[in-house]
Amino acid sequence: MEKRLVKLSKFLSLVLRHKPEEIGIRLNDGGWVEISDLLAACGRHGIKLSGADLDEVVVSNDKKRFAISEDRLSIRASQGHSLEVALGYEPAAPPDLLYHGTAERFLTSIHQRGLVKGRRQHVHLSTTVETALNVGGRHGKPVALTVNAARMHEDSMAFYLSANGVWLTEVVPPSYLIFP
Ligand code: HQG
Repeated sequence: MEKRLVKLSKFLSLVLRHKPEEIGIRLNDGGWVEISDLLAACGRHGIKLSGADLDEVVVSNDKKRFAISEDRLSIRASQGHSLEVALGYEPAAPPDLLYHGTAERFLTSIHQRGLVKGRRQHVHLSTTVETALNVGGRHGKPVALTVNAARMHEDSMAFYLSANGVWLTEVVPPSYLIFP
């Protein structure tokens, strides 16, 4: 992604996942905000963002982080929120194995407590080791943990697939984790 778009993507992640109040907007229950309201709020806060910029960020985004509503009037982040939003994803059967990228320094705690969602709404899981290692690398020396998703599903733990292909679940107890 082009540098300017990366910057815009980070800014949109901030306001659409964590702090809409930074620019004085409110998300609805599903996490959506009207694009016209978002653009106007950006304008009021001296942030240059046009409708065309927004389209470009949505389309070119490496992880397809943002979704436009069917009527094309609203936008939201597809996952990653710390704000309480009802994303409305239906529970789905996960692949047998999923992966979670973390940093080595968290392993002792993860051994004890499993994967917890912390300040986010869900624990985030990837379908590939490669993606997991990229995610883990943001926090330190990356480690990919394997999650026995099939067994969790058998044991009635719910999984959701976000619009951009991230698997979400509430918690992964240590007994479902395979450590490298
Ligand atoms: C760790 C990105 C200690 C967890 C990615 C992670 C993802 C524990 C950190 C999305 C723990 C939380 C989310 C425990 C978990 N003890 N540490 N018991 N359980 N942790 O940023 O998963 O690029 O909230 O391993 O692609 O890193 O922003 O979560 O290291 O989908 O679109 O606590 O963010 O998406 O960190 O990343 P985060 P995450 P975007």
